[in-house]
Amino acid sequence: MYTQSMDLPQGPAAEPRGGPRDATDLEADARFEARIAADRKVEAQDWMPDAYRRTLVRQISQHAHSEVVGMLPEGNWVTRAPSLKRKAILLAKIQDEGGHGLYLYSAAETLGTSRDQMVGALHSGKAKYSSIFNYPTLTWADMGAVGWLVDGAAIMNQIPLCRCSYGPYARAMIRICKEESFHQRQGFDIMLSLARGTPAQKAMAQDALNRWWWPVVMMFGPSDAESIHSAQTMKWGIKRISNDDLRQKFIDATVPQAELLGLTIPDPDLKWNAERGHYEHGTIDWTEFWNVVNGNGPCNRERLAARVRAHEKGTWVREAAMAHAAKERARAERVAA
Ligand code: FAQ
Repeated sequence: MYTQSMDLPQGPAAEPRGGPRDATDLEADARFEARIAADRKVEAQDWMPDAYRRTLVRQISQHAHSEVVGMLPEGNWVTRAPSLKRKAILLAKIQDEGGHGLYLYSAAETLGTSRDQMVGALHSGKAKYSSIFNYPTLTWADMGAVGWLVDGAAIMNQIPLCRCSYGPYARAMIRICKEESFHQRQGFDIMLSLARGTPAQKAMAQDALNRWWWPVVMMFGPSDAESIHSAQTMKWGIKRISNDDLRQKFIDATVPQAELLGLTIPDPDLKWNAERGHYEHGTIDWTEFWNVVNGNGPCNRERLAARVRAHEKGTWVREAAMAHAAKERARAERVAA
């Protein structure tokens, strides 16, 4: 249901077809490569290699799942926000994340996969979503840290995606980035209030930074040497900046913000390298990262179970929407007859 997928990719069959490739296939390949080389957008109706399509479906659907699962750690604090204003802001932010998931599922559907297939892959544990959402949100300061750091990292990763070679993904990212920017600011604002508050409030902010810093640094993905997809996705103009370069940009931008807050980044090896013009950071615990990615983080099971439960509870809404749509269609047909 709700699919926006195109029925068929246009043009000749995509490789690999099992048989020898003919001149028409090679021409289509060459046209695709020329489009990428000229930095022109690939649109849903354009022919594209199967591998390009599969890569986009993988990345965009994982991204969509991350937005939707990402609503859970913050949803945990809606009833406990410290004021009406903070509650309204948090609610608006969480709704935005749900909207981002919808734009992204729609962008992925233009590649010929249905929302049901993607959601099914998430619920069966086959599809990935960002490691960061498998950590618990223990105090109100975590709402500040998530906005400031997680949304901050998300913007760093997503701004280059506004220039992604696939048009529907790139266009979805433009609006998403504008909203993420508000999210990052509201998180920083929470941290600023706490850091300027009582000693106990400042300690709460520091504790949140201590717990979120390393998971956020890892969120950019494995180091470039270990990143299996980067070389090809960068060649295709899907990814524009590598995992390590984005991580570096994030750290460089965030250290002065922590200084302004009067908080300490929990990395004793963090130091400015004047020659490189960048901060150097300590060793990342990749064992922890892969544990979380592979389903064994602190909250993986809880998050997936909450998503499946929410989907089941929403069955009646989807059925009602379908029944309403059928009624409207029948009415329109009666009027037209
Ligand atoms: N978590 O070869 P690479 C947000 C997997 S949205 C889990 O480097 P790639 C908004 C990767 O999938 C946050 N898995 O892969 C918000 C691959 O496995 P596969 C999400 C990860 O694709 C804020 C394998 O490792 N953003 O925060 C992670 O070139 C607050 C090898 O890795 C996006 O999804 C990870 N962190 O680069 C919402 C942005 N990193 O697929 C609510 C779009 C890597 O072969 C509240 N995505 N893996 O099974 C991307 O830019 C890329 O897909 C990367 C990974 C950078 C995530």
